[in-house]
Amino acid sequence: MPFRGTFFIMQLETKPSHSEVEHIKTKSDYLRGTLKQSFDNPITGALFPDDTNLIKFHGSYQQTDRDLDSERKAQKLEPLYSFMIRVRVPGGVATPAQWLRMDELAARFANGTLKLTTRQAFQLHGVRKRHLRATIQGFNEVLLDSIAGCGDVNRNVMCSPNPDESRVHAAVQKVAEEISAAFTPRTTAYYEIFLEGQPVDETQPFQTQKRGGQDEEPVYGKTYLPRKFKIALAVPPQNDTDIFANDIGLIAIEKDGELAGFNVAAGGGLGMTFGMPETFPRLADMLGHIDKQDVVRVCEAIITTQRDFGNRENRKFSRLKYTVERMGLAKFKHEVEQRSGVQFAPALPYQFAHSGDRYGWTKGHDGRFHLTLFVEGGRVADAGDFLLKTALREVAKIHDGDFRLTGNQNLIVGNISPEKRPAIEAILEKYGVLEATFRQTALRQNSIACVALNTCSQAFAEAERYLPSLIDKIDLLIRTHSLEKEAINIRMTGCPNGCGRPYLAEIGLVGKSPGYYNLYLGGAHNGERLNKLYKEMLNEAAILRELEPVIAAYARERAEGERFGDFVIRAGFVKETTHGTNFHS
Ligand code: SRM
Ligand code: SF4
Repeated sequence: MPFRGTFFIMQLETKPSHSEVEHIKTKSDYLRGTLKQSFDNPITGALFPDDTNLIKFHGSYQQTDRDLDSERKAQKLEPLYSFMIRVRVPGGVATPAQWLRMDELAARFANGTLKLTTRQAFQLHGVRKRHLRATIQGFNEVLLDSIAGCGDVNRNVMCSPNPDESRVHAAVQKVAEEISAAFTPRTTAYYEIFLEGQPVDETQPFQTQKRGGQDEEPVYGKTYLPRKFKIALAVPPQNDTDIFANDIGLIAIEKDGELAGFNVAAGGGLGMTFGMPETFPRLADMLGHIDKQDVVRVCEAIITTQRDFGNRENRKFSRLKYTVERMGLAKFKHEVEQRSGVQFAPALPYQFAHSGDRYGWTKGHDGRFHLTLFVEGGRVADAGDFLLKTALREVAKIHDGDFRLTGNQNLIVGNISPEKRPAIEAILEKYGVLEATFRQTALRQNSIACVALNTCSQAFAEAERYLPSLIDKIDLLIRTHSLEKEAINIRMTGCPNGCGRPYLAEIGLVGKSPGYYNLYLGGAHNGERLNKLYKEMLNEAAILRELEPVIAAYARERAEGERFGDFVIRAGFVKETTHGTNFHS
């Protein structure tokens, strides 16, 4: 029986020194707060202040349209409040019916678009308070939910999104689903607040739990975790889930074509704050190898260690990465072994080749096909004469396989039967979707942009709305130097929180103020090394001016097969970052 740590939960009453969010969680009655009253209040489009924290645990953020904030202020109107909702999809696998429902809800209640996130989830933006319940009820009818999309709990579990390419992939996807179910909050609050009488799906693996009329959270306790928590699984040689950026990264190890176990890494996370060098991105440390049957137990031990030792006073230092730094790796590992009853064996050999997606067609071991499509910035929309959303809707209507969201904001039309392949190909050709994937430079195909403006409250600068046009210009440099086929990964975010994993990019751009970015170089192509600050506060002209000589040198001087991220270190443009603690040095 895994260690639940009841003793520690009892110790975890909030203290006066705890952060405001801890107090809100404690008095929330398992994430209820006054959310019902907030929704029933017609006077404002916003929630009561404490509820803006609690709604995150149910997968939603209250936002404003930042493009309109100052205009509305001048008109003495309240900001245009709306909600982002994040729908959990473990391993990114959705059915055609689920895709069609997301498509419909985006049009009916949101801004008409779908965002495929860097953690293989769906996001809707622009949902008004009065439509939030109907939207969530719409998910529920197709067995989707937004529970634990955000908040201080385990988030959407990521998994290399080609499960049917080999038996190992399929087995690893199953483990991802088990982990997701094991660490989904058990409170019935979500059902009470949003589903109001809609039937709870009894087949869900994560039954909510009430004993004697009382909610119970056997793993989390009533104050949940000190901060967000993330788990990702990868199947080498693909590191397409960027496992080292996660609180727990699990590397599948196979033996004779079957899944044997996992190398477990812990303590990854990318967020930092400008001007606070004591905050830093950090890659997960390797703890060792475990058998596959021990994986949930070990994850639980890591989660409860973070629950009991994580910093609840200052949220800037609450992530597991700082807990590991504070405890020291040896003590942390010992604690996890004690709690789980599992001893780590030395990590087994593995090799990651890259962290990107493999575009185009692949054929699975069972004869079905998978098609990976490029979705710029993860935004599924009908924009101008490029009708991506319509095309995918038409595919979903005839598709008998599934849709797989990738951790690079792209999409795999998965498990296409040989009979359906011609019709699906014809639709995608008709709408120019195949061409849009294949005509791009490999640089653009390996780009990620976080949401940033106009919805993200944290954004200092544009990302998703701007990166495509910046790449148009960088592409000119790329073409001049005949590097069109070089898969250099480039990632942009509107602030240093790291949602597009920019510190793992070969070229990372992080927004500092409107129109200005810090430029980072030297991340590893396979996600195993952080990059380093190269130049600060660059506008577009300066970004292009700084990149030109680096790109030219790479074209001229690179060794056979040498990756851009490795080259910039060898050529002396930046120093190698060997650990999060020397990221800033
Ligand atoms: Fe993120 C906060 C969007 C992946 C690190 N993230 C936010 C918020 C909710 C802004 C906020 O706090 O008000 C953003 C909502 C914007 C919007 O309008 O939609 C936001 N994060 C995203 C997404 C949608 C980016 C995207 O364009 O795909 C990704 C959703 C993932 C999902 O489906 O769950 C997203 N965020 C990430 C990642 C990448 C990853 O997990 O692989 C990271 C870096 C890894 C990590 O967690 O360290 C990340 N997001 C953050 C942080 C910094 C956390 C930290 O430890 O400092 C914040 C701010 C915070 O938590 O205080 C944040
Ligand atoms: Fe918002 Fe910053 Fe995350 Fe981009 S990186 S979505 S700007 S929090």
